[in-house]
Amino acid sequence: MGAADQPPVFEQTVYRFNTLEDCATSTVVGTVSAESNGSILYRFVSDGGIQDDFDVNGSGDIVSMRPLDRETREMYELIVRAETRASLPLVAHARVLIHVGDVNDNAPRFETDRYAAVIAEGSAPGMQVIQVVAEDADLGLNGQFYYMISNESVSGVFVCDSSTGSISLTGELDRESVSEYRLSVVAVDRGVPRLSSTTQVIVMVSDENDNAPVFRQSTYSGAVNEDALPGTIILVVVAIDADSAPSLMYHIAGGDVLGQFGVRRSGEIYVNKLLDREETAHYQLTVLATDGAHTAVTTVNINILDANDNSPVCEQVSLD
Ligand SMILES: [Ca+2]
Ligand SMILES: [Ca+2]
Ligand SMILES: [Ca+2]
Ligand SMILES: [Ca+2]
Repeated sequence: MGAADQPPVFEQTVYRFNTLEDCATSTVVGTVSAESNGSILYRFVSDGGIQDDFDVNGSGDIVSMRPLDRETREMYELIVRAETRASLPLVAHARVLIHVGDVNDNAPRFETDRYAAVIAEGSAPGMQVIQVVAEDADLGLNGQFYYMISNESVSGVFVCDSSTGSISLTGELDRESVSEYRLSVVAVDRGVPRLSSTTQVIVMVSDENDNAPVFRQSTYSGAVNEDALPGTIILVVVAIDADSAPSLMYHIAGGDVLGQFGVRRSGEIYVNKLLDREETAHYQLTVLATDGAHTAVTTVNINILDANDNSPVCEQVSLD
Protein backbone atom coordinates (compact mmCIF):
# COMPACT_ATOMS: atom_id res chain seq x y z
CA MET A 1 0.00 0.00 0.00
CA GLY A 2 1.42 3.41 -1.04
CA ALA A 3 1.70 6.36 1.31
CA ALA A 4 -1.04 8.24 -0.56
CA ASP A 5 -3.39 5.41 0.05
CA GLN A 6 -3.76 5.90 3.79
CA PRO A 7 -7.30 6.98 4.68
CA PRO A 8 -7.80 10.31 6.46
CA VAL A 9 -8.70 10.26 10.12
CA PHE A 10 -10.66 13.03 11.83
CA GLU A 11 -9.24 14.22 15.11
CA GLN A 12 -12.73 14.04 16.55
CA THR A 13 -15.72 12.03 15.52
CA VAL A 14 -18.07 14.79 16.68
CA TYR A 15 -17.36 18.52 16.58
CA ARG A 16 -19.50 20.91 18.58
CA PHE A 17 -19.36 24.57 17.69
CA ASN A 18 -21.23 27.59 18.90
CA THR A 19 -21.98 30.76 17.08
CA LEU A 20 -24.42 33.61 17.47
CA GLU A 21 -27.31 34.30 15.19
CA ASP A 22 -26.00 37.76 14.38
CA CYS A 23 -22.58 36.57 13.20
CA ALA A 24 -21.51 38.13 9.93
CA THR A 25 -21.56 36.10 6.76
CA SER A 26 -18.17 34.36 6.26
CA THR A 27 -17.54 34.03 9.98
CA VAL A 28 -15.49 30.97 10.85
CA VAL A 29 -17.52 29.12 13.45
CA GLY A 30 -15.00 26.33 13.95
CA THR A 31 -12.44 24.15 12.25
CA VAL A 32 -12.39 20.45 11.56
CA SER A 33 -9.23 18.57 10.84
CA ALA A 34 -8.45 15.15 9.44
CA GLU A 35 -4.98 13.73 9.24
CA SER A 36 -3.55 12.08 6.24
CA ASN A 37 -0.18 11.82 4.63
CA GLY A 38 -1.50 13.75 1.61
CA SER A 39 -3.66 16.78 1.01
CA ILE A 40 -7.30 16.50 1.87
CA LEU A 41 -10.51 17.96 0.56
CA TYR A 42 -13.42 18.70 2.92
CA ARG A 43 -17.02 18.94 1.97
CA PHE A 44 -20.38 18.62 3.60
CA VAL A 45 -22.40 15.64 2.66
CA SER A 46 -25.62 16.89 1.14
CA ASP A 47 -28.46 16.86 3.62
CA GLY A 48 -31.62 18.51 2.40
CA GLY A 49 -30.11 21.88 1.63
CA ILE A 50 -29.44 23.03 5.18
CA GLN A 51 -25.71 22.80 4.60
CA ASP A 52 -26.13 25.86 2.38
CA ASP A 53 -25.97 27.92 5.56
CA PHE A 54 -22.39 26.73 6.10
CA ASP A 55 -19.49 25.70 3.97
CA VAL A 56 -16.17 24.14 4.78
CA ASN A 57 -13.00 25.32 3.07
CA GLY A 58 -9.75 23.54 2.26
CA SER A 59 -8.37 24.32 5.71
CA GLY A 60 -11.31 22.67 7.43
CA ASP A 61 -12.77 26.03 8.48
CA ILE A 62 -16.53 25.98 8.75
CA VAL A 63 -17.81 29.27 7.49
CA SER A 64 -21.28 30.81 7.71
CA MET A 65 -22.59 31.48 4.24
CA ARG A 66 -25.63 33.61 4.97
CA PRO A 67 -27.37 35.33 7.89
CA LEU A 68 -28.53 32.99 10.61
CA ASP A 69 -31.68 33.18 12.69
CA ARG A 70 -31.96 31.23 15.91
CA GLU A 71 -35.71 31.70 15.88
CA THR A 72 -35.79 29.75 12.62
CA ARG A 73 -33.08 27.17 13.33
CA GLU A 74 -31.14 26.79 16.52
CA MET A 75 -29.19 23.62 15.81
CA TYR A 76 -27.39 22.27 12.77
CA GLU A 77 -26.25 18.70 12.50
CA LEU A 78 -23.99 18.23 9.49
CA ILE A 79 -21.79 15.45 8.20
CA VAL A 80 -18.40 16.58 6.96
CA ARG A 81 -16.35 14.36 4.73
CA ALA A 82 -12.61 14.41 4.31
CA GLU A 83 -11.28 12.75 1.18
CA THR A 84 -7.91 12.20 -0.36
CA ARG A 85 -7.09 13.64 -3.75
CA ALA A 86 -7.02 10.39 -5.64
CA SER A 87 -9.03 8.97 -8.50
CA LEU A 88 -10.55 6.63 -5.97
CA PRO A 89 -10.45 8.84 -2.89
CA LEU A 90 -10.30 7.45 0.59
CA VAL A 91 -12.79 9.12 2.88
CA ALA A 92 -13.63 9.74 6.51
CA HIS A 93 -16.70 11.34 8.09
CA ALA A 94 -17.35 13.34 11.20
CA ARG A 95 -20.45 14.92 12.69
CA VAL A 96 -20.54 18.65 13.09
CA LEU A 97 -23.04 20.14 15.52
CA ILE A 98 -23.44 23.89 15.33
CA HIS A 99 -25.46 25.59 17.99
CA VAL A 100 -26.78 29.04 17.13
CA GLY A 101 -26.91 31.23 20.23
CA ASP A 102 -29.61 33.80 20.81
CA VAL A 103 -29.27 37.51 20.25
CA ASN A 104 -31.96 39.97 21.23
CA ASP A 105 -33.15 40.60 17.72
CA ASN A 106 -36.90 40.47 18.29
CA ALA A 107 -38.94 43.12 20.03
CA PRO A 108 -41.95 41.94 22.00
CA ARG A 109 -44.83 41.90 19.56
CA PHE A 110 -48.42 42.73 20.47
CA GLU A 111 -51.13 40.55 18.99
CA THR A 112 -52.73 43.73 17.63
CA ASP A 113 -51.63 47.34 17.41
CA ARG A 114 -54.99 48.65 18.56
CA TYR A 115 -57.25 47.52 21.35
CA ALA A 116 -60.63 48.97 22.22
CA ALA A 117 -62.60 48.62 25.41
CA VAL A 118 -65.76 50.08 26.89
CA ILE A 119 -66.20 50.72 30.59
CA ALA A 120 -69.14 52.28 32.40
CA GLU A 121 -68.42 55.58 34.06
CA GLY A 122 -69.65 54.32 37.42
CA SER A 123 -67.23 51.38 37.51
CA ALA A 124 -65.44 50.79 40.78
CA PRO A 125 -61.66 51.16 41.04
CA GLY A 126 -59.99 47.80 40.53
CA MET A 127 -62.24 46.74 37.69
CA GLN A 128 -60.34 45.19 34.80
CA VAL A 129 -60.71 47.10 31.55
CA ILE A 130 -58.84 44.89 29.10
CA GLN A 131 -55.78 42.67 28.85
CA VAL A 132 -53.11 43.23 26.24
CA VAL A 133 -50.89 40.37 25.08
CA ALA A 134 -47.44 40.44 23.54
CA GLU A 135 -44.94 37.73 22.67
CA ASP A 136 -41.18 37.81 22.25
CA ALA A 137 -39.51 35.14 20.15
CA ASP A 138 -36.11 35.41 21.83
CA LEU A 139 -34.68 33.28 24.60
CA GLY A 140 -34.10 33.96 28.25
CA LEU A 141 -33.87 37.60 29.25
CA ASN A 142 -33.99 38.52 25.57
CA GLY A 143 -37.45 37.03 25.50
CA GLN A 144 -38.68 38.30 28.86
CA PHE A 145 -40.54 41.57 28.90
CA TYR A 146 -42.80 43.74 30.96
CA TYR A 147 -45.75 45.98 30.15
CA MET A 148 -46.29 49.57 31.10
CA ILE A 149 -48.53 52.48 30.19
CA SER A 150 -46.26 55.01 28.53
CA ASN A 151 -48.43 58.09 28.18
CA GLU A 152 -48.42 60.08 31.39
CA SER A 153 -51.50 62.13 30.62
CA VAL A 154 -53.75 59.51 32.12
CA SER A 155 -51.74 58.59 35.18
CA GLY A 156 -53.93 57.87 38.15
CA VAL A 157 -56.85 56.55 36.12
CA PHE A 158 -55.57 53.25 34.76
CA VAL A 159 -52.83 50.89 35.82
CA CYS A 160 -51.23 48.11 33.82
CA ASP A 161 -49.98 44.94 35.49
CA SER A 162 -46.38 44.74 34.31
CA SER A 163 -46.37 40.97 34.05
CA THR A 164 -49.88 40.12 32.84
CA GLY A 165 -50.77 43.14 30.69
CA SER A 166 -54.05 43.47 32.52
CA ILE A 167 -55.22 47.08 32.54
CA SER A 168 -57.53 48.06 35.31
CA LEU A 169 -59.13 51.12 36.74
CA THR A 170 -57.47 52.90 39.66
CA GLY A 171 -59.34 56.18 39.64
CA GLU A 172 -62.80 57.51 39.01
CA LEU A 173 -64.35 58.00 35.63
CA ASP A 174 -66.76 60.69 34.59
CA ARG A 175 -68.00 60.47 31.03
CA GLU A 176 -69.18 64.07 31.22
CA SER A 177 -65.56 65.14 31.79
CA VAL A 178 -63.59 62.61 29.72
CA SER A 179 -65.46 60.23 27.46
CA GLU A 180 -62.49 58.49 25.85
CA TYR A 181 -58.93 57.64 26.83
CA ARG A 182 -56.13 56.68 24.49
CA LEU A 183 -53.44 54.73 26.28
CA SER A 184 -50.10 53.79 24.82
CA VAL A 185 -48.99 50.49 26.28
CA VAL A 186 -45.42 49.44 25.70
CA ALA A 187 -43.82 46.02 26.11
CA VAL A 188 -40.09 46.24 26.88
CA ASP A 189 -37.84 43.20 26.85
CA ARG A 190 -34.93 42.63 29.21
CA GLY A 191 -32.34 41.98 26.54
CA VAL A 192 -29.37 44.12 25.60
CA PRO A 193 -30.14 46.40 23.97
CA ARG A 194 -33.71 46.58 25.18
CA LEU A 195 -36.30 46.31 22.47
CA SER A 196 -39.86 47.45 22.79
CA SER A 197 -43.07 47.91 20.91
CA THR A 198 -46.22 49.87 21.54
CA THR A 199 -49.91 49.29 21.15
CA GLN A 200 -52.80 51.71 21.46
CA VAL A 201 -55.65 51.04 23.85
CA ILE A 202 -58.77 53.12 23.35
CA VAL A 203 -61.03 53.09 26.37
CA MET A 204 -64.49 54.47 25.78
CA VAL A 205 -66.43 55.52 28.84
CA SER A 206 -70.09 54.62 28.57
CA ASP A 207 -72.73 56.81 30.06
CA GLU A 208 -74.63 56.30 33.24
CA ASN A 209 -77.48 58.50 34.35
CA ASP A 210 -75.56 60.28 37.07
CA ASN A 211 -76.58 63.87 36.39
CA ALA A 212 -79.90 65.43 37.30
CA PRO A 213 -81.60 67.64 34.76
CA VAL A 214 -81.46 71.36 35.43
CA PHE A 215 -83.96 73.96 34.28
CA ARG A 216 -82.41 76.85 32.43
CA GLN A 217 -84.49 79.21 34.58
CA SER A 218 -85.74 78.76 38.12
CA THR A 219 -88.82 80.79 37.23
CA TYR A 220 -90.67 81.27 33.98
CA SER A 221 -93.36 83.85 33.31
CA GLY A 222 -95.88 84.07 30.53
CA ALA A 223 -99.27 85.44 29.67
CA VAL A 224 -102.17 84.30 27.57
CA ASN A 225 -105.46 85.78 26.55
CA GLU A 226 -108.39 84.31 28.37
CA ASP A 227 -110.05 83.42 25.08
CA ALA A 228 -107.03 81.46 23.82
CA LEU A 229 -108.04 78.24 22.17
CA PRO A 230 -106.87 74.90 23.59
CA GLY A 231 -103.50 74.10 22.09
CA THR A 232 -102.25 77.68 22.26
CA ILE A 233 -98.63 77.71 23.37
CA ILE A 234 -97.91 80.05 26.24
CA LEU A 235 -94.19 79.56 26.79
CA VAL A 236 -91.48 76.95 26.63
CA VAL A 237 -89.56 75.59 29.59
CA VAL A 238 -86.17 74.00 28.96
CA ALA A 239 -84.19 71.63 31.15
CA ILE A 240 -80.78 70.32 30.23
CA ASP A 241 -79.04 67.15 31.34
CA ALA A 242 -75.32 66.52 31.06
CA ASP A 243 -75.77 62.82 30.36
CA SER A 244 -75.70 61.61 26.81
CA ALA A 245 -78.91 61.68 24.82
CA PRO A 246 -81.09 62.47 27.81
CA SER A 247 -84.73 61.68 27.33
CA LEU A 248 -86.45 64.19 29.57
CA MET A 249 -90.12 64.17 30.48
CA TYR A 250 -91.95 67.22 31.76
CA HIS A 251 -95.08 67.36 33.78
CA ILE A 252 -97.14 69.85 35.74
CA ALA A 253 -97.05 68.80 39.36
CA GLY A 254 -98.96 71.62 41.02
CA GLY A 255 -100.98 74.81 40.61
CA ASP A 256 -103.35 73.48 37.99
CA VAL A 257 -106.08 71.55 39.80
CA LEU A 258 -108.52 71.84 36.89
CA GLY A 259 -106.06 70.63 34.30
CA GLN A 260 -106.23 73.82 32.28
CA PHE A 261 -102.64 73.58 31.10
CA GLY A 262 -100.49 70.91 29.58
CA VAL A 263 -96.79 70.46 28.84
CA ARG A 264 -95.30 68.60 25.90
CA ARG A 265 -92.03 66.67 25.63
CA SER A 266 -90.64 69.73 23.93
CA GLY A 267 -91.29 71.79 27.07
CA GLU A 268 -94.11 73.75 25.44
CA ILE A 269 -96.74 74.77 27.99
CA TYR A 270 -100.10 75.14 26.30
CA VAL A 271 -103.70 75.90 27.04
CA ASN A 272 -105.53 72.65 27.65
CA LYS A 273 -109.02 73.92 28.47
CA LEU A 274 -110.79 77.23 27.98
CA LEU A 275 -109.79 79.80 30.56
CA ASP A 276 -111.80 82.36 32.42
CA ARG A 277 -109.98 85.39 33.81
CA GLU A 278 -112.89 86.30 36.01
CA GLU A 279 -112.43 83.01 37.79
CA THR A 280 -108.63 82.89 38.01
CA ALA A 281 -106.40 85.63 36.71
CA HIS A 282 -103.06 84.16 37.70
CA TYR A 283 -101.64 80.68 37.90
CA GLN A 284 -98.43 79.55 39.51
CA LEU A 285 -97.54 76.12 38.17
CA THR A 286 -94.93 73.74 39.52
CA VAL A 287 -93.30 72.00 36.56
CA LEU A 288 -91.00 69.01 36.87
CA ALA A 289 -88.44 67.62 34.47
CA THR A 290 -87.28 64.05 34.99
CA ASP A 291 -84.69 61.83 33.31
CA GLY A 292 -86.22 58.75 34.86
CA ALA A 293 -84.05 58.88 37.96
CA HIS A 294 -83.56 62.51 38.86
CA THR A 295 -85.99 65.42 38.96
CA ALA A 296 -85.70 69.17 38.57
CA VAL A 297 -88.34 71.73 39.54
CA THR A 298 -89.25 75.13 38.15
CA THR A 299 -92.04 77.62 38.77
CA VAL A 300 -94.14 78.91 35.91
CA ASN A 301 -96.24 82.06 36.44
CA ILE A 302 -99.03 82.57 33.94
CA ASN A 303 -101.16 85.70 33.81
CA ILE A 304 -104.51 85.51 32.11
CA LEU A 305 -105.17 88.62 30.04
CA ASP A 306 -108.57 90.21 29.78
CA ALA A 307 -110.19 89.57 26.43
CA ASN A 308 -112.97 92.04 27.25
CA ASP A 309 -115.45 89.23 26.84
CA ASN A 310 -117.99 90.30 29.47
CA SER A 311 -118.85 93.85 28.37
CA PRO A 312 -120.61 92.97 25.09
CA VAL A 313 -122.69 90.42 26.95
CA CYS A 314 -123.66 93.02 29.54
CA GLU A 315 -124.57 95.55 26.82
CA GLN A 316 -126.65 92.96 25.04
CA VAL A 317 -128.36 92.18 28.29
CA SER A 318 -129.08 95.86 28.88
CA LEU A 319 -130.36 96.28 25.34
CA ASP A 320 -132.69 93.38 25.74
CA1 LIG B 1 -33.06 36.01 18.82
CA1 LIG C 1 -36.50 40.17 22.51
CA1 LIG D 1 -79.35 62.46 33.75
CA1 LIG E 1 -73.36 60.37 32.84
